[in-house]
Amino acid sequence: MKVFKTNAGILVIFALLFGLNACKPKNVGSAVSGDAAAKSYVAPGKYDEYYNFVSGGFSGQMSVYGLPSGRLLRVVPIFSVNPENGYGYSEETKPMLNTSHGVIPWDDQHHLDLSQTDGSIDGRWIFANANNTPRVARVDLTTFHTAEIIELPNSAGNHSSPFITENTEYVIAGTRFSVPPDDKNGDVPINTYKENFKGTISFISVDKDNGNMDIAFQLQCPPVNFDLSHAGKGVSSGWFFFSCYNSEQANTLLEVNASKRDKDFIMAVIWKKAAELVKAGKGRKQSVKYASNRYDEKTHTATSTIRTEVTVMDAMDFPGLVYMIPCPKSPHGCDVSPTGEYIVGSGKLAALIPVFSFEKIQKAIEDKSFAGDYNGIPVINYEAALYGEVKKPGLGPLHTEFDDKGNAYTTMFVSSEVVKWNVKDLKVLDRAPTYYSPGHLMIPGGDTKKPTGKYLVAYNKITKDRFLPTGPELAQSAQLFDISGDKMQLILDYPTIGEPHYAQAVAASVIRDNSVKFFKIEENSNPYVSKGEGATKVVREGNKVHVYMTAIRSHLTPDNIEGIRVGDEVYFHVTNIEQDWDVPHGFAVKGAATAELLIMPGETATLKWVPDRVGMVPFYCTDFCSALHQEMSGYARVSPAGSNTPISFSTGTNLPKSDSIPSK
Ligand code: K7E
Ligand code: CUA
Repeated sequence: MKVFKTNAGILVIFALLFGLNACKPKNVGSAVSGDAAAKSYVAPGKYDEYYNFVSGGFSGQMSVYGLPSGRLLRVVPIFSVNPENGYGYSEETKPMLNTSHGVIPWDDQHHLDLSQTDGSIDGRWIFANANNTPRVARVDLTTFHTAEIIELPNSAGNHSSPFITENTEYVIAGTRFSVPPDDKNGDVPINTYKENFKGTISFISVDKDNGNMDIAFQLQCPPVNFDLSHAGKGVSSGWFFFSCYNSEQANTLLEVNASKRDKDFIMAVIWKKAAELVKAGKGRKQSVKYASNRYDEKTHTATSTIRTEVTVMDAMDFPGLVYMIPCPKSPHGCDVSPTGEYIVGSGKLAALIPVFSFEKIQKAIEDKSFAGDYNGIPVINYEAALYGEVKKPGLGPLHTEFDDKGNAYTTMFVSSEVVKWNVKDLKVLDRAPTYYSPGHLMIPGGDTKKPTGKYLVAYNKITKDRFLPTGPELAQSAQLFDISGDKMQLILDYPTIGEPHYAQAVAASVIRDNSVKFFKIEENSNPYVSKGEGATKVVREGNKVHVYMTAIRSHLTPDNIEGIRVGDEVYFHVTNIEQDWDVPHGFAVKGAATAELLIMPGETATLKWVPDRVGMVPFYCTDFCSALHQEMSGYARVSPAGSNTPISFSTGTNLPKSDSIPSK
C-alpha cells in the first residue's frame, strides 16, 4: 500500500480516468440541431463522398463506411477468420493466418494507415497492425482483400504500428511490450526487465510496384513501452517519432509504477540514416522465426513462408541516430503537423499538450543541449525542443489530427470532448462534447501533408445510451462533425464493428474507379481451376478426393457425386465461372466442420470436408444468385470406409442405377 500513498496525485487522475460518469456531458440529448440531418444525408442511390476505413479492435477486422452517411459498406477480415466469406476457412486463405506459432484465427487490430505518395494518400493499399501476435497486414484497395501479412520477431504487442513514411518506403512498427530478444534465453526472472528486456522497432520495406513487404531491419532500443508513432514529413522528412511510456522500466503494476516520472519520452529516429547504415552493411544478422504470408490474385491462393533471419542494429551503437525528447506523463498519441514542423505528444495524464518544434530539435542537437542520457541515448532538454504548450486543453488528451487551415483537433478521453486549437498560437478555439470517451479521431488526410477540412469523426468508447440497448454490451459509436466553420457541429452518430481505434478516410474518387469488378477466368492459375463445365471432374488420390466443380447461375457441376467413403478427405475446388460484376456464388456442405465459401466471379476456392458417416449429403449455393438459386444444389453419396462404389459424377443425367447399389 506504500506505493499508493506516495502516488496520491496519480490516484486522483485515475479516479478521473475511470469515474467517467462524473464527466458525462450535460446536454445528453441529440445535441444535433438545424441543418445537421441534411449535411449527413446521402439520398438513396447516391454515393458517399469519402471511404472511411475503421479499425475493428478486438474483432480483428476492418470496416468500411461511407461518409457522410455513416453507411456500412463492407467488413474486411484481416487478422480474424470470417465465416461470412470463408476467409481463414478456405484452403486458399488459411495460410494468411499462419505464424511461427501455427495458424492463429484472431487478433486485436488498432491502427490503419493508407499508403502515400509524396505525403498524400494514393489509394493503393491500407496497412493494419495486429497487437497480440505481432503482425502487419496490407489490404489491396482494388479488391479489398488482405493481400499480405508479415509477422514481426523480437516484438510483443505490436501497438506503435503500422505507420508509414511519406512515400510508403517503410511501414514502421514499434513493440508495445519490451521483451528479451528472440535469440536470447527468455526464461529469466521477470524482475530482470532492466537488464534483459529490449524495445524493438521494425522497419518493413514496401515494394513500389507490387507492395510486397519485407523486414528491412530492426532497431533495438532501450526497454520501454512504445505506444504510437508518426513519420516526419516535409521539413522533418527522414525522421520518425515514437511516444514511449514506462520509461520507469517497471515490470509490475504499471498503472502506478509506469506513472511515476513527471516525463516520459518522444523518441526521434532518423530512419533515412538507419537505412543508409544497413545498406552499408551495419547491423548484425539475428536468427529468428517469423511468417511471411502473401496472397496471389492469379492463383487466388495464399502462401506462407517461414523466414529465419533479420538484421538488427543496436540504437546505442550508433550515436546520432536516436534522440529522446522528454514528454509529460505517459504520452499516447504522437502526431506530426502537415508541414512536418510540429510534433504533438498527448500525455494521457497531463493537463497540457506539449508541441515540439522540429527546427528547435535540430538546434538543440547542434548545441548539444542535452539533459544526460537514457540508457545511452541522448535526452534533449525539454525546453530546448519545445515550441509551446496548449494550456488547459481538457483532461486526458489522446490523439490529434490536423485540418487544412492550420488547426489541430485533440480527443480528450476523460473530459469527453474534441478540442480544436491553433497550431501557431496554441490557443484553444472550440470544444465539442462527445458521447462519451473518445479514443482516436480522424479527419480525411488528417495525418498527411494534405489534410481536408470538412469532416471529423470521433471514435468513442463506453458509448452508454446512444443506441437502443442490446444486453450488457452496447455498440460503440463514431460521431461525425462538420468542421468547415469556426465551430464544430455534430451531424451524425453511427455504430461501429468491434472496438474502433484509428481510422483513415479518402475521397471516394481515389479508390472507386480502380475497384476490380471480377477476376478474368482465363487468368485464373489456381492448380484446381475448372475453366468450364467440360473441365470438371472428381479424382481420387488414396483417401483424398478432389472435386473440380464449377458454379454458374443456377447449377453446380457436377451435382451428383458417388464413390466418396467415410474418412475420406474431400476437397471441393469450386470455380465461379461467371464473368460479371457482383455475382458471387456460395458453397456449403452438410456436416463440414468449416465455414462456407463465397466465391467471386473468376475465382477458385476450396472447402475441405471429412465425411463422418454413411448417407446422403446435400450441398448448395449459399448466396441468393438468381430466381432459381434454391435449385442450385446437389448430392454427395457417402459409402462406408472400404466400400468399392466407384467414383462417378454427373450433372443433368441420372447415374446408372444398377452399378451403384451397394453389394450388401
Ligand atoms: Cu489510442 Cu490502441 Cu491507438 Cu485505441 S489506441 S484509442
Ligand atoms: Cu449461386 Cu445461389
